[in-house]
Amino acid sequence: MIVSPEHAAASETPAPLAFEGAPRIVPPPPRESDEIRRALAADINGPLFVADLLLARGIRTKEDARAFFLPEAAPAMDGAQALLGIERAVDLLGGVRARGERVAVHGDYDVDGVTGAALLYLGLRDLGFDADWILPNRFDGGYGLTPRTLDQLKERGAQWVISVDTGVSAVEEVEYARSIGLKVIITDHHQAPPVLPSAEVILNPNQPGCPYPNKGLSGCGVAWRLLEALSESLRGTPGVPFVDAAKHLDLLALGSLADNVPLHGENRGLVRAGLRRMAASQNVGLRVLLERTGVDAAALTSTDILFKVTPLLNATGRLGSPETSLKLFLSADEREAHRHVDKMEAANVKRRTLDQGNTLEALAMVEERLRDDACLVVHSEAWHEGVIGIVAARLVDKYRRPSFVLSVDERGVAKGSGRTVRGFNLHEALAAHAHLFEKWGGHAFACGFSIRAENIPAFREAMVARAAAIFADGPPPHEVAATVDVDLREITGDGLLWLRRFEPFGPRNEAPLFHAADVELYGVPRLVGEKHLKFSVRAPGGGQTLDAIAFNLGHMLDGLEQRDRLKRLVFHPEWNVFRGQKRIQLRVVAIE
Ligand SMILES: [Mn+2]
Repeated sequence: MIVSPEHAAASETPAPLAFEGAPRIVPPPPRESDEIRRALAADINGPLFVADLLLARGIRTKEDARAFFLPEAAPAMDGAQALLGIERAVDLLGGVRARGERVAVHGDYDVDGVTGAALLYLGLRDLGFDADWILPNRFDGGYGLTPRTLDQLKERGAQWVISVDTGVSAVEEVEYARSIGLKVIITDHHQAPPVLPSAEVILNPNQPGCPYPNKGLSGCGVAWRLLEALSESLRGTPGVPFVDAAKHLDLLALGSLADNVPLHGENRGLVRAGLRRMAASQNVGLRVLLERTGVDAAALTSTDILFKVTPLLNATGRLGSPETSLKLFLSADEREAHRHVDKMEAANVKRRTLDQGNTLEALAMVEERLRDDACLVVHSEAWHEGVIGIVAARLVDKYRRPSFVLSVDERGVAKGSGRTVRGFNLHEALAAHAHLFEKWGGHAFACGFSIRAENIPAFREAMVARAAAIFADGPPPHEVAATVDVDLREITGDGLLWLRRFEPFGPRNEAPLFHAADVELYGVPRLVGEKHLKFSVRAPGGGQTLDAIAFNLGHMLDGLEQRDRLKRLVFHPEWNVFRGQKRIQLRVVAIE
C-alpha cells in the first residue's frame, strides 16, 4: 500500500479487481456533448453532474428542470381527468352526512391500506360524519373485505362501508354486504378483474374507462382524492368545518412509499409535498413515530421511510393485527402515541428474530439439497407467514436466482411469497400455472399466492424447469449498472444539496449510482464489523479526500491493500454523522 499521493498519482491505471461474489460494473452510457452539458449546467447554475443526471432522465431544458425540481403537489383534477365515479361518490356521501348515517372505513393490513384508512377516517370525522373504521386481521379472516369484518361493522351500526386499498375484486363479499343491508363504496388501485363488484360506486384509476391519468396512484392516494373532492364539495355548507385534505399529504406519502409506487409525475409531487410536511405534521402519532425512529424529520428521504419507519408500521400487521398502526395515526395525545410505538417496537424485535431464524432454516435447506436448482422453492410448517417475503428476498440476495418461500398452515394450505432476478418474470411464471393456486397475485418482481400443500411438488417442478429453460445459458450476470460518471471534486456539500433535489428516490426515479474512474486510494483500507470495508479516496491529481464505506465487500481487503489506484468505483454519496461530526461518505456498491 502506497500512501504518498505523489507516488499514487504517477502509477499506471490498474487492472480491475475481480472477486467471486462481487458484482461486475457496467459503466454508464456515454455522456451528451460537453456543449449540451455545460449549457444545461449554466441554465440551472449547478454542477455538471447535475446536468448529467437531468439529461439521463430526458430533461434537457431549463423549464423542464424547473418542473422536475419543483413538482406541483397536487394539481386539481378537472372533470375530464378526475377519477371515474368521484362525483357520484361525493354526492352519495353528501347525503350520508346530511342524514347522519354511519359510515365505516374498511382499510387493509399493509401500510398503504392503513394510512389510507387513517386519513379518510380522520377527514370524515372532521367533516362531521358519524364515522367508524375497521381493518382485517391476516390470521383471522384474511385480506380485504371479509364476511367477518362486514358482520362486525353491521353490528356496530354501520350503514355504509368505504373500502380503502382493497375491494375491486371482492364480488362475493360486496354481494354479502348488500345481503346484510350494507352499502359499499370501493376505493382501490389494484388491477380490476373483468367482472366488477356491484358496489354503489367504484373509484379506481385502473378500472376500464377511468380517465385519471396517473395509473400508479397508491391506494391511500385514491382515498385522499376522495377526501379532497368531498371536503371541496362540502366547503361553505353551513355547520360543516372546512377540512384541508393537504394536511394529510404526510400520511399519503408514507403509504405511497411503502407501496412502492412509481415516483414520477403526480406521485413525485404528492410524495415530495408529503415528506416536507412531515417535519411539522399535525398528526401527533406520526410525529412521535418519526421522533422514536431517530430520523431527521426536517430532511426526510425515501430511504429513511423505507428502512426505519415502515418496518415498524408493518411489524404488528405481519404478526397479526395492523390496528396498532392505525390507532397510532388516530392518537390525540403523545403519551398514547408512545405506547403504540412501544408495541410496534416489541413486535418488530419479534419479527426480526422470526425472520432471522426462518432465513437460517431456509438457507440450510438450500445448502443441503437444493444447491443445483435453477429456482429455489422451500416450504415449512414452522415458518411465519408474516416474514416469508423477507426470507425470499434474502435467498435471492444470496443465491441470485428466483426464490419462493412457503409457510404451510395446519389445514394444509400454504401461503407463498416469491422474489426474483432479471429475466424471470414472476407474474408470467405464476400465470402459466394458475391452476395450481387457490389465489395468486403480483407483478414481475414480487408475488404472493396460496396453494394446497399437495400441489407444492408440482409447483416446484414447474418453477425449476421454467428457470432452467430461461437460464439455460447460465445464470443472470451479477451486475451493477452505473448512472453517470462523476468527477470526485464535484462531490461536495453543495453537490449533495443538489442531489437532494432529485428525491424522493424509488421506482421510476432511482437514486443515481455514480461512477468514478481511476480513483486514488488514500490511507490504509481497513475492515469494520468483520465484513465491511472502510477506505478513503480522492480524484487523481488532488482534490479533497472522501471517506468510503463498502458494505459486505470486506473480502476485497487484500486486493485493495496492494494498490494505490482503483479502476472503477460505483457509489452513492451521502452525509454521515459520527460522534457529532458530519462528513461526506461514499457508500460504495462495487469496486474494480
Ligand atoms: Mn396498495
